[in-house]
Amino acid sequence: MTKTYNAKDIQVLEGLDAVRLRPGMYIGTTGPKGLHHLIWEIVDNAIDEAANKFCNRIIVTLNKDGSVTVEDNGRGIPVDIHPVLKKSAVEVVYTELHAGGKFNNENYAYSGGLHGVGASVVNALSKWCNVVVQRDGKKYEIKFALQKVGAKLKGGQVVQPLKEIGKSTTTGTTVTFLPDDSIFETVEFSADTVSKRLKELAFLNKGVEIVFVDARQGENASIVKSYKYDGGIKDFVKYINEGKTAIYEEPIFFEGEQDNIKIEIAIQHTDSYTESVFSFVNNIPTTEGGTHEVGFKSGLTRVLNDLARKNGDLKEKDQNLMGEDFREGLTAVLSIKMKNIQFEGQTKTKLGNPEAKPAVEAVTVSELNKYFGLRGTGKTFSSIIDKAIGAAKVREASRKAKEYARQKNSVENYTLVGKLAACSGKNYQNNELFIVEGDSAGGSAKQGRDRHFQAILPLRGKPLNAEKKRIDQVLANEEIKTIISALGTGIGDDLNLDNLRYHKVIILADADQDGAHIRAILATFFYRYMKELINQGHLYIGMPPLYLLKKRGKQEYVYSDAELPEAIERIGGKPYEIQRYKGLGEMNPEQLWETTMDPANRSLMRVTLEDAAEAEKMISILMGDDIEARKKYIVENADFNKNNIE
Ligand code: TSJ
Repeated sequence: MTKTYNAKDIQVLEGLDAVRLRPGMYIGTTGPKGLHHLIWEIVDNAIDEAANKFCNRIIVTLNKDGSVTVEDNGRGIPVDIHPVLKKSAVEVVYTELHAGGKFNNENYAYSGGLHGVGASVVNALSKWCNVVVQRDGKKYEIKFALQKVGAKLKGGQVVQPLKEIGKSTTTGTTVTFLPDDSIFETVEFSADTVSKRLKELAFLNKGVEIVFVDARQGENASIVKSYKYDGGIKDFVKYINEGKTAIYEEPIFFEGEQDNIKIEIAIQHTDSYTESVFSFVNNIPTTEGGTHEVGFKSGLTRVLNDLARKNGDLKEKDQNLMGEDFREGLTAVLSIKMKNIQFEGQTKTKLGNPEAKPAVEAVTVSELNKYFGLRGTGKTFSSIIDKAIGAAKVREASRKAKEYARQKNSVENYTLVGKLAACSGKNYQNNELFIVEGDSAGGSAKQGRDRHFQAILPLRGKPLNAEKKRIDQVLANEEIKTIISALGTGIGDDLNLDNLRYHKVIILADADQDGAHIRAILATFFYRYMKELINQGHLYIGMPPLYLLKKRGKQEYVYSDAELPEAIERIGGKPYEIQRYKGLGEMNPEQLWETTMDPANRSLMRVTLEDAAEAEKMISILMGDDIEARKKYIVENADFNKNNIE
């Protein structure tokens, strides 16, 4: 079949003047974002060549004079003469603005990616732009610049027509351009922005080496970074999960194609509670998500529920798990490639194409079925299901707890259930609630307290000491329910600290491992359901003494091993009597008041959340199974927070 060219095959080609007149129409803004957009436009074209497997290295250099060089080792932009425009292809790419898209793909010989979309825009907005092409054993060069044409200053004018400047033994394209400082608010590139995006592109295009060179301090002081990931988005997921604890070794990777949409997905669950899904369309981040993400999520939920049922992890009577359950702790990278993308949303970063949803959903279902099918739903699968079942329990428990708290708040509940020994004072700012480990210590605390402002809630050792430390069991606990109703604030979204009846909530537990466990459980409860209570500084850890030193009628309480030698000195050195308290229960009411409860003598440690990430870490360690890590963390943080002792 012979192809014919005629006028209707060439779409309207607008002049570059339009670009300089309204740069915002082409690059969004003339601020820093628009400036960086110039680099992305050029790099995209090199990435295309790499995607077609004709190139495996791209070098981006920020030069000392403010210009940028982008170089690839691809085939080199064609230099032959375009049959209709009578110009070299490379000149067309740089001087013709392709209104609404690209060349007619069917008729143009180079349909494999020579759209050069954006190259002419970059040229129009540059002071000058040089292109070197190496192919067919030769090195060619063409130069463009801002130039006066008649009375008018025009961008992207050919100032040196394409010419051979030497021989070459390799192939590739090298473009250098200097952004026009009369167009942009700033022409200073950010090394951080550029290197981050190049790294992302390297993850998204497996095996392609992308080198970033910041030569702005001079050749000898250049910063060079090289990114190359043979695992592609699977490496991306590993990278995101560094510093988290994955619940299975290798990320799961799958890919497929449906309805001309190419789909690649990598996932890995960690023991965290947050969900991080990063999606891309044609290498562009879709931070607001869109139809492809929706398809992925529904596919994931469907296939995992089905497999769980087949596998017996879900019984007939069990309800399906929810999508959010399967996404607890999930890190996922989703990358699709498709034509005619439509963006929606506040920041135009949400994919709108409806056809992406069924395509991604179908590929997710069939590929994950294959993946787990082949492995006979092994360890990885059970880790995922266990995690999701845990998440579902928490979801259900927190729903119930919220309901309970709501009910409790609507009913008159100041006459409290259970074992709470309330205080008589009604000045909430002064009031203190001691949550005390063990019935016997609770008894001592009740007798020793100042009942005007101190309330005591003893925790029975057993239910919390059991190795059932998931939050759902905690919320089912009677004492926890009592805490919720005693504080009067509600929990979760309903939390209102205006109703707080005790402005100091003090956890009082033994200085041993069980005590640490109880502190951890309670801290976790407050963190998950009453975070503001911690943020506002209402949560404290009481510090009972570890030792009582006695010598000749003098006595001194010692609160940590570190303080012991000093205390011995103070009391007069050897010989001395020492009593080690194994628990709060060993102290009589007077001793407990004196050492731990009397505001004049006691030390309290305020619980703080230095930052959200640290808090997450604390919670995962405290809730985790690594007892040593937990102990270490508590000890370290007790020291760390010394400045919070009042
Ligand atoms: F477009 C551009 F100027 F922005 C640009 C294009 C910038 C950079 C840095 C690289 C490229 C580019 C284009 N690199 N590689 C290519 N390849 C082609 O244009 C090409 C080469 C050969 C053939 C062929 O069929 O022989 C087809 C194409 C599309």
